[in-house]
Amino acid sequence: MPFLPGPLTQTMGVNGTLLGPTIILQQGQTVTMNVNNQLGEPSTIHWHGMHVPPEADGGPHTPIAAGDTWSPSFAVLERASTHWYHPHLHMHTNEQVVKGIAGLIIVRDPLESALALPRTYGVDDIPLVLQTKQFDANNQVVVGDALDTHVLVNGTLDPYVDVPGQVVRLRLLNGASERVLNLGLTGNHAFHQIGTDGGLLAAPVQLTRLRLAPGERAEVLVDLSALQGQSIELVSFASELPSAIYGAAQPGMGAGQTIPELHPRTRLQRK
Ligand SMILES: [Cu+2]
Repeated sequence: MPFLPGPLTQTMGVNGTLLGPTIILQQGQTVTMNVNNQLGEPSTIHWHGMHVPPEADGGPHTPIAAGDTWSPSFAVLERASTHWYHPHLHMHTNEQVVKGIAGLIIVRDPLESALALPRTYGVDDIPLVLQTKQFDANNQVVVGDALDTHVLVNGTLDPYVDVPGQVVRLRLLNGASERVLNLGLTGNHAFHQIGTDGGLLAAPVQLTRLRLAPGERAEVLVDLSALQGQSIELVSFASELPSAIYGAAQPGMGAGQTIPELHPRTRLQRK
């Protein structure tokens, strides 16, 4: 992948070179996933957040050998919600995720479908996979070093999305290995959280900040109807995080325990 000027970056992906397709499931259906491992090394795929039998969970105990296909079947038990999938191989989870293997899972159900919510995927229902990486001098992904230096949203370094002038729904995933994000909109524009890891909340909650830990998902609504021809940015206000949270400028005790401050920004620009 051409992330930075100079050498291409070696990546991993699902059905492509980076990340993977969003899987959209219906509550109550039985699904069979066919995971064909073409990485040339063992891997697994874990359905993070979903209630599935242990043998279908894709944890470290069910490695898929290079070249093999793993075909778990399971019933979709979740309410409408947002989950994700990623490798979970013993000692290699971070490596394979940070090199690019991850994707979203959206579960739909009749209750959610009956609500007046934006749900046109990619138009007013926008997936945002927030991740961080570090690149070495040869533009290759550094594995296992917490000093990440770049933020990628949906695998891009300068992310923006053209959105309609209405209420839009963002499905947020913190897919970073270690950083906690403290998300908000520029100008402290308020937004409403409607969903968490467990699905829809009983009622929307108005916020100006949303703290999202690694692996965590959230669904939010942003009203862009007043932003004719303008843009607004989704930013992580990391400097507001208290010390000792990884993602704050000072995540640990002592002067040596600092990490570079990163500000994931996604520009939402009105069409
Ligand atoms: Cu996970």
